[in-house]
Amino acid sequence: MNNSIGKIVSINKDLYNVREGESVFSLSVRGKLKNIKLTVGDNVEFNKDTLTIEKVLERKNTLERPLVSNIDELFIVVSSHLPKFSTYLIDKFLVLSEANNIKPVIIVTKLDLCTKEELKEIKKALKYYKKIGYKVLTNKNIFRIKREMKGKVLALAGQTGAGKSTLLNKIDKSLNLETGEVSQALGRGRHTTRLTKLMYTNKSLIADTPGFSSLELSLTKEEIRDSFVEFGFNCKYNTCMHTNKSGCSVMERVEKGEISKDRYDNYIKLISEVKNETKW
Ligand SMILES: Nc1nc2c(ncn2[C@@H]2O[C@H](COP(=O)(O)OP(=O)(O)OP(=O)(O)O)[C@@H](O)[C@H]2O)c(=O)[nH]1
Ligand SMILES: [Mg+2]
Ligand SMILES: [Zn+2]
Repeated sequence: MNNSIGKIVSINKDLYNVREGESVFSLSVRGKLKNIKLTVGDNVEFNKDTLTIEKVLERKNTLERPLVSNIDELFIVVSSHLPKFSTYLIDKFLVLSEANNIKPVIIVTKLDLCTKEELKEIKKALKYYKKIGYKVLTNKNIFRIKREMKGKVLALAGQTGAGKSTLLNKIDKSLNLETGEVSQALGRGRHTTRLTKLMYTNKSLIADTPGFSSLELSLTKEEIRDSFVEFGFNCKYNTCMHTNKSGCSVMERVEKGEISKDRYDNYIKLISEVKNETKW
């Protein structure tokens, strides 16, 4: 046997590009593995003679959208101007990260396009995210982003047109990724990036991913609740969904201004969107 271990960095139909050290091998999948849906980020055992993947190693996490596994950090790229700044979107991605045990980092783009009033609002929102323990960076400070990236496997996520590919081009010009104009009419980009792949840059592997127009969380209401880190578990009953005032410490703290009302409202919106019957 001449088996090696590598990581799937991109998938092109039936061909899997697997990185081992500085080399990338183009591999196919053998019989019994064909039933498993391999994803970008999967660590695999492969045979260099037959150029086939023999085994998939256990995953530490998998995100569905972007479909990518074994991520150390999720960079949530959020536009401050066009597309419009949205704490609802940030909270949705934070929930996604928390529920999948991935450290999120919020990266804000397009601050150069904001009016003073917009900036004031956005800064206030970002201050709260920092207060509850999240790292917040802007695409102006590439040095700090690079420092955060080093040695990790990362994915970028965010709305189409938020500036994910632009950010990666700033980090490494040689990546030369295609970027798109944001349509004025829709305030959205045009899904310029279509495939998910892990690129090696700045001693890290990073996936630029296609943006989206809508994102569905396949989580239960309880999982969503437990992903709001500042809520804690100290309500009257630990089954409290924080929607009924009597004895709910979360609702009390919202009233006192300790928990952001905006984020609480996003929580209510997110749990109200959960379909009562799960599909599987
Ligand atoms: N003024 C300004 N424009 C920016 C900034 N970041 C990105 N843009 C512009 O926003 C547009 C969309 O950027 P992209 O990088 O293609 O966005 P994306 O998130 O990769 O979009 P998808 O690939 O569709 O998901 C481009 O025209 C960029 O030049 C920024 O910080 N300031
Ligand atoms: Mg893109
Ligand atoms: Zn409660």
